[in-house]
Amino acid sequence: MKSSLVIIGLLVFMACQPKHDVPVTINLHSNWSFKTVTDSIWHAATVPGSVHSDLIDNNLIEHPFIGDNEELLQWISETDWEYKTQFNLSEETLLKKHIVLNFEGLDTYATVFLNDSLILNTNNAFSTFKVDVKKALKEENNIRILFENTQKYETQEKAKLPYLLPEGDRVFTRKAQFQYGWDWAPKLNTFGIWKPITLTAWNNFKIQDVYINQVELNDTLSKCIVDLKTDSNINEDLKFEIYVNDTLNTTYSNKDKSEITFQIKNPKRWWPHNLGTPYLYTIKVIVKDKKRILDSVSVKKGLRTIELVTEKDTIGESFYFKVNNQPVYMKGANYIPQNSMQNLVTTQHYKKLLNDVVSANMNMLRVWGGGIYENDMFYDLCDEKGILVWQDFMFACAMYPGDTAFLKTVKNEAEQNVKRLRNHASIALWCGNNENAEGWKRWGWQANRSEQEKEEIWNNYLKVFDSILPNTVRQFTSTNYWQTSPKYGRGNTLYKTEGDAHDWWIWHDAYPFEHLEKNVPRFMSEFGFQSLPSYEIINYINQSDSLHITSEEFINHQKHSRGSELIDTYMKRDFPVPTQPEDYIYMSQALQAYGITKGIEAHRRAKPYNMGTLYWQLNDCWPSVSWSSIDFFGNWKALHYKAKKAFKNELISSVVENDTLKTYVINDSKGSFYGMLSIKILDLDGQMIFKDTKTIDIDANSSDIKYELDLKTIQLDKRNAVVITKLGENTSYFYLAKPKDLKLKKLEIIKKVLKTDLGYSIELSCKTLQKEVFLFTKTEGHFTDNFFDLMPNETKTIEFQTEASILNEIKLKTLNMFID
Ligand code: BMA
Repeated sequence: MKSSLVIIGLLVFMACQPKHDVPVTINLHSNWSFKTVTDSIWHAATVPGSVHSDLIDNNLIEHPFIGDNEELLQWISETDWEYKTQFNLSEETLLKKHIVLNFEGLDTYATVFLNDSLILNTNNAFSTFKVDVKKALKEENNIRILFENTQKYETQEKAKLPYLLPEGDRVFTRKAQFQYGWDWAPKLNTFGIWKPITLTAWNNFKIQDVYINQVELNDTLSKCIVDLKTDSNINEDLKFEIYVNDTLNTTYSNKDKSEITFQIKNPKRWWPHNLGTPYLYTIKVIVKDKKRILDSVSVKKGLRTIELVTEKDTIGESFYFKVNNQPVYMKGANYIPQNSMQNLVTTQHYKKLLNDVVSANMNMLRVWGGGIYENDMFYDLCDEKGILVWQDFMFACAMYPGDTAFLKTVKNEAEQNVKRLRNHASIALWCGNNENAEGWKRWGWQANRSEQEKEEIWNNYLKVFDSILPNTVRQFTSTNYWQTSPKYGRGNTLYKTEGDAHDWWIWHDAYPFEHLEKNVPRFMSEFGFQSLPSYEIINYINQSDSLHITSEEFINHQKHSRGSELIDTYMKRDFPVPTQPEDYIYMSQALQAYGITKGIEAHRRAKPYNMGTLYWQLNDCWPSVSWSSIDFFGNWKALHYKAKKAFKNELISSVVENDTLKTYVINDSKGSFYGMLSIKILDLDGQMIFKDTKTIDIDANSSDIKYELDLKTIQLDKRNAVVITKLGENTSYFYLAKPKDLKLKKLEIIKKVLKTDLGYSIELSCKTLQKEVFLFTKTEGHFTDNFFDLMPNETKTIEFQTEASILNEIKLKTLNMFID
């Protein structure tokens, strides 16, 4: 009797024992308030956040994105700020053997007090700081963080050097460099808790880091090593279980097993979305002792190989990516932070923007070095959507210091971020910096410096970009490293034959767009042209319904000193120059799209000599005039619509050389095909001038001339003609004269608007060719196509996707309206 009671008692005891002893993580995001250090009144604060957005939320400042408020708000960055919170902890948490505070991002010079004791000083907004706080915690706790203005430190560091470093004091502070002002960004130097603060408590075991290192991949097998970093004070054998897509794959028992190999048979590969499925496996690692689960971690892993191929060839040196051993042509844009106040970027913003990237047939984004290492969500979405990421380290357009403290913080920043991102299939490349080497060699930064000074600055450059960063990449991941983008500045003729290039002869040097057709580099990692944003953005900036584009307030949102002048110069060359703001805005977008797609097509025609084209820039960080193809509110400019067409896997692209029309077919897909190419030349009223058809074979991953026509043999007026080429579903419209020289006629477009499930459909037709048809309305929504050409006597249907119940008038503009 007695013994059975004991057994029952034991069973009850065992049943009550927890099945887990896993670490707990608590967000410390409540009860925060803030003030300037000299103030006595505290205001509610949001964490993660920034001092600027907290001031906006408390109605203490006008919004910095409106009018010229930016200028009036510079005092914020010149002030020291203080944040505080209180939080309670349960006894259960307090009893855990280890308790750590994780500061995932403090911007930037922060002094942190826990229960009035100093626990941390930070100097790098790109790094995470962890502090063991077990001894300092109580049931009721407070945290106080002091943020000192960056200028204080910058002045101090600057004084240590006998020379000035290009380009300003920002180089001394490890935070987003664009916040000091850029040629598309306001000067809005935020401070604050810009990333989560969490508290993690555990007893005996915690997984600190996991790296799923793919060591072998072929069609029949993938072998990966799970590289696990743990914090453990358990002295018995542990059980490690590896699940692949919820199925137990491998089990290991060991006291201290930090590297576990597992295999996947007949692996499905991860592909960029334009070449296949971006398939992701879910790899889960569970660690147990004899009784309980101690910790677990789950990683979405895409199996793929990726390699940057830089090999000497007869012309120079190649620069292309191989994914799963196949050369892949990269199409995309340069990505910048989505808001000067990063905390205002929501999940919705990430999803929408990256959907827009896929919709525009882009397979690569370059995360540019003057911004931020993006948050995990960004890379998760890129993995999921099959977008490759060229990842810069966060250094741009400057020369940086090389003292021990600086190098130490850079090393730590690099190590943390490389480790954080190394499980992502989307990461294709780590690049040291944006234009630092080009700046040093070409932008006059060496003038009036002694040999010794030059040597020191360059050696400091090499310490970071030729030593610390490549070594970190090599040590922690198998991704390739590229020292600087571009390899050569445009002043060096090698820019066309080796490495990646930034072609700013267009825009900065005001060369005509045709330059892009004759000067194709191996990989274009930047080239761009500005346009004005949507009417919606302009009304927001001006807080007015009338479109002022010359007001001081609006001009403050054009950060390039010669911006307006350059847009004008280029517009005069190729397009009519309207006088009314509404028309000028429209024309600036048509112009930008015209120039940039001219470049994209030239680059793609030159494949495989050229193997990538990324334009500057995808998005905006505030409402502005800029090089973006999507404005700050997410509206597609003309360029995004046209890039979508120019980036399709199959592209028909024509050029005229010495009066010969040459039509290329470019195929980025893995398969070959054949089809009937049909060519027609019509006049702008639809009268046939010429027609022909030809059966053609198209190789996989190729670009070839498929049709040639000596235009001298045909009687035509180049200003009154359109070349329409069709292949399967693909159609291209090509003109033999500049837009402004076309003999476009003014004639009303017949428009029918019908209600549909997702919004409205708009049916358009006209007897004469209508060029650059732009649809717009005050109702919020998205046109499925815009800035298109309407062929004579053809009907085109566009969808307007909207959730609005009332539709304002859908208006339109065409180039025809501006031709005399
Ligand atoms: C490139 C970029 C940015 C800049 C852009 C437009 O050089 O790297 O620095 O904003 O040009 O000028």
